[in-house]
Amino acid sequence: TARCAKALQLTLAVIKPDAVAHPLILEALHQKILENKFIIVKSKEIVWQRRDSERFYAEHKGRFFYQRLVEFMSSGPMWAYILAREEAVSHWRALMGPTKVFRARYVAPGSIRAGFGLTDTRNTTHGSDSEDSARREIAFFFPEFSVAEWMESAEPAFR
Ligand code: RTP
Ligand code: MG
Repeated sequence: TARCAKALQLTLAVIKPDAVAHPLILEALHQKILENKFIIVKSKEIVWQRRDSERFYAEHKGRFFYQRLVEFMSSGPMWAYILAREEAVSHWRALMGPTKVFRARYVAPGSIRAGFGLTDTRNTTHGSDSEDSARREIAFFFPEFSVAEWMESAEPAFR
């Protein structure tokens, strides 16, 4: 059977509290997702408790920005998305641009973080950094969702 040139992939994208706080930015990011041919498989608004934030960012425990990161990510509503398209992980990361806003403005002026990021922590969006992280993070945000089942049912549509 003929398939996508590149593999169909899922990624987990999050619009962080700084962006959700501004309705026009939230809307612009939502448009950006659709313009870039992502399929929104699932989405929901979510508010983290501090412990959710600590659990999600456990790998950064001890880093100088950990406290401010954990506090920020539990400071207000976020939007979480499961996004599908070819090479979803790298495409969404490319759209976001580098983590640090100053760097983003310098090397990726058209990126989301360059356009909307406030600081290196309040940087508008999150995106899984590999297919493995995507699987883990999708399970974190959408525990009832089965990647394997979705892939099986969705793939014919991409052939
Ligand atoms: P992410 O994990 O969110 O996709 O971002 P990333 O790989 O680009 O960045 P990472 O180094 O994993 O950092 C995770 C999140 O921590 C916040 N951060 N703040 N210097 C700072 O204040 C600082 N550095 C990182 C950001 O919110 C970043 O997305
Ligand atoms: Mg990271």
